[in-house]
Amino acid sequence: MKGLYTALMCSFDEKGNVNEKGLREIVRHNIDVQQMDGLYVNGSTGENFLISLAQKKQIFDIVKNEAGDDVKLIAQVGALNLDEAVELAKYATDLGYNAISAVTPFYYKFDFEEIKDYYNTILNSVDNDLIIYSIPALTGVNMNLEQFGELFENDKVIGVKFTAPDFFLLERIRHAYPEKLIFSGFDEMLLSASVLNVDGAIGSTFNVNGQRARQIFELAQEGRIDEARDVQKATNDLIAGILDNGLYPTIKEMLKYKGVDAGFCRKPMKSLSEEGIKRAQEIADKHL
Ligand code: NAY
Repeated sequence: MKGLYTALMCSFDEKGNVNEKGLREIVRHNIDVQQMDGLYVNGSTGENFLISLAQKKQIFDIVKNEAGDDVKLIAQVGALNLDEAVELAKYATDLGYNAISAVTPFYYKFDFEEIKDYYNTILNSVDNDLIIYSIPALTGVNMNLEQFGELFENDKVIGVKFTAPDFFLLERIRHAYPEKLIFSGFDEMLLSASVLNVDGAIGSTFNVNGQRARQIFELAQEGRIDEARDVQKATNDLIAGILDNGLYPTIKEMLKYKGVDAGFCRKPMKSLSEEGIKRAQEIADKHL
């Protein structure tokens, strides 16, 4: 399961329905052009927390049908409604997803026992491996080394998608759990994470910048840090522009600019103005 995974975007039409043709094009683009090792489906980048249960299943279906066995597939199934998370975990496992992942439960301030119970409930329902999705900036859930360790005691918990700028904690996890998989989640910090020997990365910007991400990751593994730093610099010029213009709508406009029918974002996320679209194209021209 090691390697580079796109946090897959989903194409929606203006009414918020899944645009199947567009989603298939995004999948193909990530496999054939960005040359990803795998796809992380229905994560934050997939606007997962804005869509219905039926749409989540529809997206799992379409992606598996389009990707087949070409790349590894991870299904993000985490949800505040635990019954829904279990249903999705079973659904994706039956479809043949290689692993599931679940965001830490958020909004209510769950204590660690509750978080542990959430993961065990999902895991007890399926015969599949799980990757913890930790993203404290969006969930407000900060777990420490000991808590990660407790979750890792279950052999079916094979790793963590670590989307945080805490390199002290990242190094401690790496050192304490060499057998678990760590995926870096912040693309602008990929080099720093790669130097700490993460096993891979999962990123939204890989939808358009996957090839540079691979260069950073592989150069770091080879110890060619000066070269990796140059590629991270070019990457961060791109990412700074994307973040400034609106993360997901800008990546979608860049995909459209490259001929991929990436569609619109789901409300309440807004789509770009004419000026924003022009800006997205300028950033693509300059930095891709
Ligand atoms: C997800 O589930 O889609 C991810 O968390 C992928 C990781 C991304 N995080 C978010 C919140 O989008 O790729 C990152 C991020 O977009 C990028 O580093 C820019 O900050």
